[in-house]
Amino acid sequence: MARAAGPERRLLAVYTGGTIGMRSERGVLVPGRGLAAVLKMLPMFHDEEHARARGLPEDTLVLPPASPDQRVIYTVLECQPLFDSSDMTITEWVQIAQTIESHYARYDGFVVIHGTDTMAFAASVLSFVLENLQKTVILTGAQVPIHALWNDGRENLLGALLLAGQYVIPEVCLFFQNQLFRGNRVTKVDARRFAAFCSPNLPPLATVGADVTISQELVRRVRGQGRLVVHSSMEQNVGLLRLYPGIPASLVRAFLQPPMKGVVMETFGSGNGPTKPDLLQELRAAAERGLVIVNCTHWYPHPSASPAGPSGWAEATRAQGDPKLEAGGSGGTLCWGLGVPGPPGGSGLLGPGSGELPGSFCVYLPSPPHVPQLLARDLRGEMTPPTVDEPRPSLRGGVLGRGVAQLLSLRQALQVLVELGSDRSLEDFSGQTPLHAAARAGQAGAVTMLLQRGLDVNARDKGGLSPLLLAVGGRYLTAGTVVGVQARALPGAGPGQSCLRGAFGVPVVTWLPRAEPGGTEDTCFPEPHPFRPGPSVETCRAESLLRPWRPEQLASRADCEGLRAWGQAGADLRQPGYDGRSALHVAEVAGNLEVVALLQNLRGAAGDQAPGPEVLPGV
Ligand code: ASN
Repeated sequence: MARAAGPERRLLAVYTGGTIGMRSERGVLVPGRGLAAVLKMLPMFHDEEHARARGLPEDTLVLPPASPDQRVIYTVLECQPLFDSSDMTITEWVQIAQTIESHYARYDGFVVIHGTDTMAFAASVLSFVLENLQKTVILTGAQVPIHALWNDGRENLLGALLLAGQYVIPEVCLFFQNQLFRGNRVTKVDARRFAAFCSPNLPPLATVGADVTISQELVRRVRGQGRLVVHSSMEQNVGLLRLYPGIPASLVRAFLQPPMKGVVMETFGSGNGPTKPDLLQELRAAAERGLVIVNCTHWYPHPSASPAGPSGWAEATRAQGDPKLEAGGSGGTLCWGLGVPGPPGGSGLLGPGSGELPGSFCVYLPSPPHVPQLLARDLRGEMTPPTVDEPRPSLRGGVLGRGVAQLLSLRQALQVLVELGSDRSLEDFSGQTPLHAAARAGQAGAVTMLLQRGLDVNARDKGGLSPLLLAVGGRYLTAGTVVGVQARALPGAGPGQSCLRGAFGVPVVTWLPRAEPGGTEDTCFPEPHPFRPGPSVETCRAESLLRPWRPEQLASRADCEGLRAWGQAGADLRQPGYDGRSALHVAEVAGNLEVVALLQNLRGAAGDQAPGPEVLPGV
């Protein structure tokens, strides 16, 4: 973040509607046209003399000087039609993003004038739709029309224009009542007071009083020099289900029916819910159909609330026999990436803008494998970083950075850090080595370098993930191949003891049903055995998290890319999964000829007869 330099700063103000420009028609407020004309008559919004002296075109306004050496010049682009924000949808928000994209080169910053009722949703969605943002985008509006004698519109709009004009804050923000919030952390809390918004779990990025105070440590840094990407493909079949005491299972069933693809389920306390078997059965059935369910507390978030661990409900539902429940994380993020074909990035994300709520979340699996991965990553600052007692590896400093520096020459270390350092999300997983980071970013060059320096190819992070799994999970064919080759080359890689086998990072036996010979106490089954202790929470977590990457699971979802990544990494896809069925078997039963052909090809390429030491991970 920096104070913007230059004598003139140009802004585009996109006016979409909302109360700020509304007029009364027969006693009812309706969106009003001609906001620019109104602003032109208000000296605080337009310095006519300067505009004339500069020869600015008719549609261009200029603010009076805020500092002696800088002017903020802006153009108002009025949408047709104008909206009360209750009528806004993802389609309109994507159009706003595309407008920003098409004017991106010509303006230094953007202000979106929007109705307040859904402004938090808009800000959150825009924060995900706009990737590689390097300029300031601020949404604002008002509780009272700007034409009224006593209103908040003037202050809000002027503040937004000044901040967007004078500072580079490369984020989607929301400015209201002297506070600049991160767009995906904010929620509307009042319909009458001018302080209509709050950001429960993140302090404002900036506060405007007699001075402007920017919280520099909170503002996100520009990530690399990548060009702006607008993700326009968004999954619309996503819903919000608020549980309440006594909610009937039939109602939940109706809500979860296709075409629903993802549901944010607001639950009690730190993520609890009713343990009625019929209700749990509906959730389980929906999860089996591939619906992604994110558990998020509807407890009003308080800044000092301590993050919860696995919730009691998560435990309870697991104890009742739900093998799919995965509880974890210290924040229930409300974003999900169903529009995204695969990690990283992809074509769309949706965050409904209630801000991050404390409490555990759980993802019912199976879901598209990248979705839990995306939910666990901090993509746009929507998550609170772990607290001090949970140290994060950092590529720029700290243990991971030092590790990289010790292993490599200065030039190589710099190269790795340059390749990896721009991805803030790399800092979010604990227990990861530089090799994890490189594999996760798909940086084959860095992977090679780190392997040559002897980094453990089978190292696991705290969640049990290995570098190979991260490379393959991200569909990084080259990085996956490099790690896979190294894993197979290690001494001890044999049919019964493959290094690839370890890629899943959980004991082999966790894939065997308890009844099957070979099953042990580590076997991950949810039913509490009356005489034996159940599997540890960690084991269950690991199994649930990793299962979507298994080849037979990929085959059942016809995920050819994932299978290709495993194949290229050298895995033997003939190996059966936990239920004894191989990927090929699954594809044949499903009648998916494309997957069958792919698996046969991969098999052919690998040499069918070769007694490959590289059996599948965890099988
Ligand atoms: N109904 C208005 C809207 O959201 C409320 C407002 O802007 N204050 O468009």
